Amino acid sequence: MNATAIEHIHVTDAQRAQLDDLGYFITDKVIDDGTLMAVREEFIRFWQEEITGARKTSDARWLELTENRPFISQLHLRGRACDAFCRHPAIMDLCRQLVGPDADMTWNQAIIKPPAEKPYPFAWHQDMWYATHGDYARNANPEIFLRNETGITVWAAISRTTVDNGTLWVLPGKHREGLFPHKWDAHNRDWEAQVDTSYRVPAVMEAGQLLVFRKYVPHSSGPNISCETRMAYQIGYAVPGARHVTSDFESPLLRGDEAVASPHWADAL
Ligand SMILES: O=C(O)CCC(=O)C(=O)O
Repeated sequence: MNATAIEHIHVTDAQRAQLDDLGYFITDKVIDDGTLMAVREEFIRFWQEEITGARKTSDARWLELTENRPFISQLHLRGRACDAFCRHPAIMDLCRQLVGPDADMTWNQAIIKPPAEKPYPFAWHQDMWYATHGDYARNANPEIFLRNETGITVWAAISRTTVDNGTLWVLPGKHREGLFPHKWDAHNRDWEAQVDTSYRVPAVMEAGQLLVFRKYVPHSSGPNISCETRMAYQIGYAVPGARHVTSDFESPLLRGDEAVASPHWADAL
């Protein structure tokens, strides 16, 4: 395995064309192993905290999902390594080249899949469905919020990701077809897009590679039938002003091409 990483990204013409045509591309390994290890350690700590919290509820299914398919969000507020990761120089390069000289982080979450006897997939969906069907959409500025071109999602492989360990799959080209209807699945507690999934591509990556995709790309993840735990960090970036009223979810990242110091951890930059 490659212990070092490139650290800076130049988005090639081919990657840009793929982002336009298919809605996604995958970078080389750009995150070094030390950074990945620090993020993994924080993920494990926060996951344990989430399990402890879920045990205090009487919601057995919630505990099961927290143990086997946790989504743990806004980690930039909980951990120094996670906050630094969201502002990693390689990701800021991506933002400069694909979002613009001014960019905000709009969301971040860890998604962990340990090996499990039962399958814990995550249904096909567009993030824009979640973003427009919950509190997050309140105060949205449609001019920015609803457009593919105003943002990117980075799905970072914090562990290696394979078909067997439940990596993310994408539907190439479907980002250009608008929002698909979604059905709520009460058992799995996720929305399922009503979309033709016959042409799908898995994001098979070594730890430290990044999947970059547009906000309307339908994606899903399968069960983990391997012996290893799959960890991913999903982070949204957009031009500032996607919502009229900002919250702690949004954090300034770039202004006039320059990195903005983290407002959350004073010495993190
Ligand atoms: O990483 C996963 O398993 C699914 C994550 C995902 O699709 C999402 O958070 O939108």
